[in-house]
Amino acid sequence: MGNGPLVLIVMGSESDLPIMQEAADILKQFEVPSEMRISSAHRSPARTLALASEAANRGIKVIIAGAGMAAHLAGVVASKTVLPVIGVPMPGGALNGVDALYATVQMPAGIPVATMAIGKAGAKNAGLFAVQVLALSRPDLSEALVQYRVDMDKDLAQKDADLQRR
Ligand code: RP5
Repeated sequence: MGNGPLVLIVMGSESDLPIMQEAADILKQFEVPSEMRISSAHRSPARTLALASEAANRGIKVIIAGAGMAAHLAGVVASKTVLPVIGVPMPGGALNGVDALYATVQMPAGIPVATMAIGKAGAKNAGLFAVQVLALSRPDLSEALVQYRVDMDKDLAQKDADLQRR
């Protein structure tokens, strides 16, 4: 399998980085190697198409694409690969992410994009969803995902217990 990236995280602008970092952090937590790239469907279309079409041959298994405004990035990437593509709509702009949500989720039949929530929650879930896809053939990741939920439950129970003491 090698040590190359299994997940490609691509974003339309450097301004998307603070949000897309959430996806990278989750992948790091699960020890899944990933690569972050900045490439825009509109501003650097040739580079974006090359990134998408070369991904599978480079050993990438899942692509996460985050973009804002008229967010065509995830769809354009999905058009050039049969790898699963997870889209993350970025907030900001006059419509604060609703534009990006619609642009990312409303794919024509034939080229799917698995669209997450707008912003940080979506980026975090994109990372988790990528781990879930990889876990289909990696029992170690499956176990780690179950443990993640156990820990989440414990954390909430602790917060509830603290609240009851106050
Ligand atoms: C999109 O336009 C990017 O994904 C970003 O969310 C948005 C604004 O980009 P910048 O003007 O901040 O570079 O293409």
